[in-house]
Amino acid sequence: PMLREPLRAAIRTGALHPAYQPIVALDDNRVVAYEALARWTHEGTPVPPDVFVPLATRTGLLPDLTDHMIHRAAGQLADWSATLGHRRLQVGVNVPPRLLLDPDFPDRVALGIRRHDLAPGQLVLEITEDALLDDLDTASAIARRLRALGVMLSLDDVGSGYASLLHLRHLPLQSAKIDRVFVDDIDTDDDARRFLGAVLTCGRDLGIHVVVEGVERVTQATVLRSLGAVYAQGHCFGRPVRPGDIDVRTETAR
Ligand code: G
Ligand code: G
Ligand code: NA
Ligand code: MN
Repeated sequence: PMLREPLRAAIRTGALHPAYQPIVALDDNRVVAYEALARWTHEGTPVPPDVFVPLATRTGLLPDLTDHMIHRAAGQLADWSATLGHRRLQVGVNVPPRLLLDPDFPDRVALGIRRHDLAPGQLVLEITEDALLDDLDTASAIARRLRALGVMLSLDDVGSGYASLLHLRHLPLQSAKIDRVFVDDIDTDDDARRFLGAVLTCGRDLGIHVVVEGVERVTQATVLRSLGAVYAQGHCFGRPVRPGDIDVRTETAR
């Protein structure tokens, strides 16, 4: 609560800003997308997202925070697309499920896409669960409106916490991000490897793209390739960084 007004101001002024972490194609490690992750330094001290995201949730600032991140990420993506001379790169923004219960959200997303002249499909909304999605009918209706805009929908943190297989079934998702708990031991443990292999098969059977998160070691990446995994994210490929530290031309071409 003491930080509510500063957080509101940081969203308004843009002091709350995205860092970008690469998502790569495992066949050649080229970057296919960046995930936007919110960063905020208040009075010289970085405030972790684990603090300000729950604060935004408690104080009603979550729609503003999310809209701001979409606006910033869309603008950044437009810049990158101009540099690249094409619009194939994607950007992912974290969207808490309660935004899927907000009937005005699709209109705000549409505005963001139009304002920055994105191609349909360049914006990926990562549905990041912080609570059970109790009204799946409403959520799937709003998700369908988002899909009608051409926006891609991804289920985040699959396998951990609240992300449920039921959502894979009832939401119009194009991709899923597999939580890092499933990748931890794959380079040392046969069971862990078999388990992740089964998850990848499941994604293929459902016809959705799978991104494996939290890949930290080259040995894990090697196992992922042998299992036929297509996309990955994690410190092994790059940490979240400011856009000034990204040379989008070399990162996307390998
Ligand atoms: O780097 P990392 O420390 O960014 O993020 C910690 C947690 O905060 C993660 O669960 C991540 O999904 C969440 N997070 C980071 N940025 C955002 C954001 O812009 N919106 C939401 N809703 N969550 C975010
Ligand atoms: O909830 P979500 O998956 O959006 O959160 C992403 C979080 O995971 C961020 O805090 C990000 O900094 C963190 N992260 C990204 N790559 C790695 C990794 O390789 N290892 C670990 N431990 N965390 C990671
Ligand atoms: Na995410
Ligand atoms: Mn995730």
